[in-house]
Amino acid sequence: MAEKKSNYDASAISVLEGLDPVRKRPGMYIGTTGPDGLHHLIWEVFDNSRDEAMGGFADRIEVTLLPDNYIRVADNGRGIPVDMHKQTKVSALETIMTTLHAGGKFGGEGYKVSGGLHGVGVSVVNALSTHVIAEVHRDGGYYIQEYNIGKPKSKVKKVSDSKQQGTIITFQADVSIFKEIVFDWKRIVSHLRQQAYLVKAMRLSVIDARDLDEKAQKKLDMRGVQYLSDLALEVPHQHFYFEGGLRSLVAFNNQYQKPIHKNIFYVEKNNVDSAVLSVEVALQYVDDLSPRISAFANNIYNPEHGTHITGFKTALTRTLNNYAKKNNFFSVKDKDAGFTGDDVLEGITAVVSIKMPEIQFEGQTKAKLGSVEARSATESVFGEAFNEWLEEHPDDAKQIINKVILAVKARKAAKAAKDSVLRKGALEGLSLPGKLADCQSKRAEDSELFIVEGDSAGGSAKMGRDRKTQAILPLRGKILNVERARIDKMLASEQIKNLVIALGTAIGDVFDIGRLRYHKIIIATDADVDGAHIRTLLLTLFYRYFRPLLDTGYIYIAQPPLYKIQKGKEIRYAFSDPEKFMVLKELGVEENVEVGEGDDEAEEPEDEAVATKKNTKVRIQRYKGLGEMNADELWETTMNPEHRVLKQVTIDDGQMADKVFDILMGTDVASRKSFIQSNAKMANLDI
Ligand code: 0RA
Repeated sequence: MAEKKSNYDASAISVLEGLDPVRKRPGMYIGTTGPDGLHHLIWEVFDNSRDEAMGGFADRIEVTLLPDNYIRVADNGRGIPVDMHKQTKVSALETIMTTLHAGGKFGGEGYKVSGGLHGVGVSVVNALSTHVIAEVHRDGGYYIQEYNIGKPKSKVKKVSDSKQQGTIITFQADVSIFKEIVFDWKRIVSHLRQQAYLVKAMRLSVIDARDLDEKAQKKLDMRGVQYLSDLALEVPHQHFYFEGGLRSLVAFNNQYQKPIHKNIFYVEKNNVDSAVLSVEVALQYVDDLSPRISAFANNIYNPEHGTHITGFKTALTRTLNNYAKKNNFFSVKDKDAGFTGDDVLEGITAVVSIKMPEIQFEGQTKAKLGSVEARSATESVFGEAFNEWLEEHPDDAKQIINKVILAVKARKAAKAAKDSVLRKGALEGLSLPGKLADCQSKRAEDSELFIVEGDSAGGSAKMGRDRKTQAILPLRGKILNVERARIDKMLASEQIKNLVIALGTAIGDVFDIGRLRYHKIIIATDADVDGAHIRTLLLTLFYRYFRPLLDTGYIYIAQPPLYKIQKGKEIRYAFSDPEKFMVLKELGVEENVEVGEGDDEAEEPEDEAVATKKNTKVRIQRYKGLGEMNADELWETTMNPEHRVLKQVTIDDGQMADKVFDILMGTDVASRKSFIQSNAKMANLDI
């Protein structure tokens, strides 16, 4: 590639300092030395190649997981310069690899936009790796330099002539720095997929070659700059190529949704003003309620949005209002006519990506963009283009406006419902629901609310609980099955209303976490498809309307055991099949010794009886639901803080969770069903 003219020379690199500080305080540079930091090494190396692609100098990148925890990132860009550096008298490659903050990104000509989360560059990866190999094809030569713990093993060597161009960085993270070196294939693929959308028509391959056999390994060693994906090795791999860039990302995010209009809006504008290099927006509305807006600044994902999204929303509201007014969608009699910011967001899928040479985030995590210039730039670029697009696409425009008008109606209905149903009731502590067996403690820190599926389990839980600190709210399954419910409908359900009143926080704009009555909210549903469905709906409710409860980690899922195993007076519980086998072994049961469908257990066909080596009978009871346990069993296995297993529900990846909820709550019934079935056993949100 690299057809564009490059005007680089080694002097464009500014030099700051050596790498010692990185090894002393790795957290300062990569955040953590846990899994996040470990994967950050890949992103850091990848970002450099991606920037080459973004600059139009490379169109191909390959990320390969190799045996012995090596990671290899190859691109066909210009190649890291290998010529002499004026200040350091060493090659530019060595400077970039061994000097902190060195690289074109900092005050040089090389790059205009910096990408990496901490913007620290490949030298940090070098400092934290036992071994790095940098290979460069450039200026007709193939060059190589290797490093141990950030120190060059020798000078940059020219190995041979080469007609190719590009950079290959291969590194092995240092076990003495990282707590554990386990690369997560799924995580890597999903991060890189997201990145692939940000660079139009870049070919990106991700290859898991960790389990290559020796022969394939040889082939690999011989390959030079050749792409592993061209070798046709049989290893897990993913290739990404998105012709439409952000447009493709909107289509991907909508894959389980029903778009309400045909065309995806798209705009890209470069050199917007002196502070903003480019603004890119794509959007499409779907038949759903919640907005899903993805924000990026310099290719960094901003889950908490920021100034670019503020500008986007302002323009969206204004443009749709103007269009609706101009085209007589509002009735003249209605003085309150007009869309609010929330109305126009219902069901929107949008991606906003902005690039700026100087960028500011709020806080340390870069989750939220702070640069003020991003706001007006996004507002004007998007507003103007969207207005034009509406004029040119009257069919799409009509569908969108009609959808927003529906949202206005729902807003007015929901407000009326909320006012009457909840505000007073919840906030003024009107009577707690009759179904709720509250605990004695009034201290939220000590109090737990068990949301229990079914009246019979609810009854046992009420009897078995520690009434000082444990409250029980039984929910009847079927009534919760309000699929695709709007908030007003969902809240109109007696069940949900009871739950919200029990929580004490109220909901919507009057939500107040300070009034939460329990700091542990424990969902206890059966380990079957119905249970999974109810759990999902509850989690959806919490995710959409009680997000702070998830953020603060107040939501848990109870893990009732699957088996009760009894040998004489000894009772043991097992939470999984492997655990069942372990317990049986401990009790002295040999494998496959079955006593048969025994005499006294005829009425419980799911149960089995086996024998120990000494021929003592061991009974195994499989619980099909919480309702099958008596009060003591329920207490002992699921509620007693000393023995129970709880899974804390977190949302560390809001975007992913939102997608899952889309499948579950979306219009696509088939994918929802299959999703629920295949995930019925996964009682957490780590999906
Ligand atoms: C500094 C300057 C130039 C390119 C690069 C670095 C560069 C770095 C990486 C890291 C991975 N792939 C890369 N490709 C290029 C500019 C070179 C020029 O102007 O020719």
